[in-house]
Amino acid sequence: MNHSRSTYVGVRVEANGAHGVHFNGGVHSLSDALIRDNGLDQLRVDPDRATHLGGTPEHPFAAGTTYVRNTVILGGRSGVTVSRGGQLALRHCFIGGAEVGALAEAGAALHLYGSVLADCRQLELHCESALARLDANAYWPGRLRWLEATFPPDQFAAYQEASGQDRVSVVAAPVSLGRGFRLAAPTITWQDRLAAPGPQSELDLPFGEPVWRTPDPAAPDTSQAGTLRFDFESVNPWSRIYPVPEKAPDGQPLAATATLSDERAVSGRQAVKLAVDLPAGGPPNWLIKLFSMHLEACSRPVRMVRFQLHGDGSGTRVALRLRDADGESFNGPAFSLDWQGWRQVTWDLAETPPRVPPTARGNGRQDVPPLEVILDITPAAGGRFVLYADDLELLLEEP
Ligand SMILES: [Ca+2]
Ligand SMILES: [Ca+2]
Repeated sequence: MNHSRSTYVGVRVEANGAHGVHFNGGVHSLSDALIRDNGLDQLRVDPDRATHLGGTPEHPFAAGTTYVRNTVILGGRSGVTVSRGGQLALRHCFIGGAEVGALAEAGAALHLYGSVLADCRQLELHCESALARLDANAYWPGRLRWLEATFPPDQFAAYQEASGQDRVSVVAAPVSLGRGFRLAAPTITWQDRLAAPGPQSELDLPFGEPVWRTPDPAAPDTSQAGTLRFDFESVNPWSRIYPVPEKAPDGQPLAATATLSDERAVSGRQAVKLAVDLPAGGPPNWLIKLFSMHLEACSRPVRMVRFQLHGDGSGTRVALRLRDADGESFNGPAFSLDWQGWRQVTWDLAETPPRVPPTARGNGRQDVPPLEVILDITPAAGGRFVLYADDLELLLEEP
């Protein structure tokens, strides 16, 4: 289609003998779509100056500017291809099972963010264009070609350095959160957000089984789809500290950190270590609010929270709380750190319904994503308080 403008929402494009979706010039938007098992490229963008319509190379429509969002693309020769002079932006897509996941020819503009490129047959990314911009993606197993160089999965850091792209992206296997190619893992972090790349809303389309994927005995267990797990090995979801009062009696900020530590762990080698120096001279007890990141992957309300907590036997009071996208609090059980060593803390919201203090914007429902998980801790002043936590799990309600 030359110089056309088009918008597609919720379409399914499959089993064509040639390309699946092919744009020549124009301006196009495609979202919440499924494109799979077409013979050649699943999505292809070529520039076209439409000379027969009087078009010029400078015309804004010549580049075939295409925006693709929340779309699943499976199989074929390439997942997406953009040729010289073309412009393609993808966000929150899942591309898998093609020969090459994403192909940008020299002089093409490919913008790829928050997406997953997985289980392709040759390369997840083949980028011949220095104009490409990529970040917040997940690759698996992560065979990437940038300009003249090919990087196997164990050279991802070298790829990042050579390309200057994908600074917060990761090489990790996708773990399904259930339907619609929404993922529970891997997660990437930026600002205060912890998010899983890939589609951000479940597609209401008849997918059938993902036929392109061969079983991998080393693949992560997805039998508990609907669970978000954080093992505190590579990312720290529990990292934000808000003390009350905000400052020590001398007017200085409180010395407080919540960082990954290898001093103790339940799983793997690391756990989060909260360490706070609590000067005397203020209140007898401080309130230390330990907030998780904004958990974007928490796409449905939480029905159970579990984590491992290392008690110090101090009797310090700890209360568990969730906070939804509206800023509404869901108060859970409170307990005292009257034990020493690791212990699992479990909050089943069906057994122990949250107490929900009324707020101006609150509606009594968990509006997600994102969700925050909070520990409200009240240690005594005049010393150093240290706490470890590991293996945070959030079980989500059924779709
Ligand atoms: Ca751990
Ligand atoms: Ca709410």
